[in-house]
Amino acid sequence: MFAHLIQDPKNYVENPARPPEVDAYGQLTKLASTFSDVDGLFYFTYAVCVFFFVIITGVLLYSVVVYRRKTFDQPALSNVTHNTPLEVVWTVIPLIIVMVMFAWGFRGSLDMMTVPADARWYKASAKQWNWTFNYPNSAAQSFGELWLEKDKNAAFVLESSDVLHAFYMPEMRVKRDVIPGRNQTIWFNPTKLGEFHLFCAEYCGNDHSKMYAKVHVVTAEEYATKPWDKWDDANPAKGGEAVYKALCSSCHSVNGTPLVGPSWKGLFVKDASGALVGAQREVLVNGAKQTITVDQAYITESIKSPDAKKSVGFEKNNMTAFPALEDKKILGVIEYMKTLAEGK
Ligand code: HEC
Ligand SMILES: [Cu+2]
Repeated sequence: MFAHLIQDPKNYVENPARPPEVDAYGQLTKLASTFSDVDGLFYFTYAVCVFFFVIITGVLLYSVVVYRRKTFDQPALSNVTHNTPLEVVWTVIPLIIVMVMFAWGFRGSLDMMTVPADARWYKASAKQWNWTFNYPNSAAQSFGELWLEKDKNAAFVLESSDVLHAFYMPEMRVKRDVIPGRNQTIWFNPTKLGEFHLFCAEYCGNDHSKMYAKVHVVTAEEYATKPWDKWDDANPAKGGEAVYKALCSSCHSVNGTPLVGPSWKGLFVKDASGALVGAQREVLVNGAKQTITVDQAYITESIKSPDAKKSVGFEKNNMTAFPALEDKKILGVIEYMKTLAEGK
């Protein structure tokens, strides 16, 4: 019925993500973890709702038609106002159904929070408006993309450095709030190879809808190659572009249009001889205006402590700091910024 909405990739903002596959009933995305209980509970609740909707509306419509007043002076057919056995029945039966839903849901939520001892621990850090992942026994992080091994229990510490977010992977049937100052946990066992979605499911500001990460569930062999730790030293600009897309594109454009922050186009320019040089920028240092030349030091500082020099015209906007961005990635970002210089 809503297939056109689901299939249109434009509805997936700027992420060229695969449209979700749906299950046989078209209600849920295809299950890709061991949490099949969620589906059972969903369809049970759904069936109960449909059943009672039909019964209640049916009796209502029947009564409206059959017991309607047929003439103006027709007296009421009955003056019964109470029926104790009936009231007991329609109190006890719904109570039992609701208790079944409660027990089922409670057991499911306990399962999701009780991490098995053999799980691999990852960290998912949320901030406006992106996701960063840490891997077990690996110093490298990935941004906006996550790799997991099929059939291996994956547990997550959820961390937020600003506001409330929520970690929501529809195909894995997991959702948990990410709360600043409190480390929540969640786990699941991915059972299908492929690409899946991670959404933020708690409205967290302007670009909440762009707060997305692609989840790759891969084979043991592929996982062993640490796909999250691939960096092509021969092509740092390409790596820099990936960092840009994952972490910076929600606030910086590369085509000259100012967004929350200034566009990166024009940070580097070509001088008369065609050599790449840093542009002149007006910045505020403790409120005092200065003109500086863009160079590696300025960009590194802008990334690690953005408030040290505020770009004039954007002084009212704030940039989230990325103090842990590795040097090679900063250099990659700079190489990428250079490719945006006019006149190549
Ligand atoms: C939440 C929005 C936001 C995100 C995400 C963001 N920035 Fe910024 N950025 C800003 C704002 C606002 C400014 C201007 C105010 C300031 O200087 O603090 C800025 C300024 C900058 C500047 C100085 C630009 C100039 O024209 O002088 C650089 C360099 C920069 N950001 C790099 C980055 C990099 C690299 C990333 C990703 C790793 C990033 N930013 C992610 C908002 C953001
Ligand atoms: Cu969010």
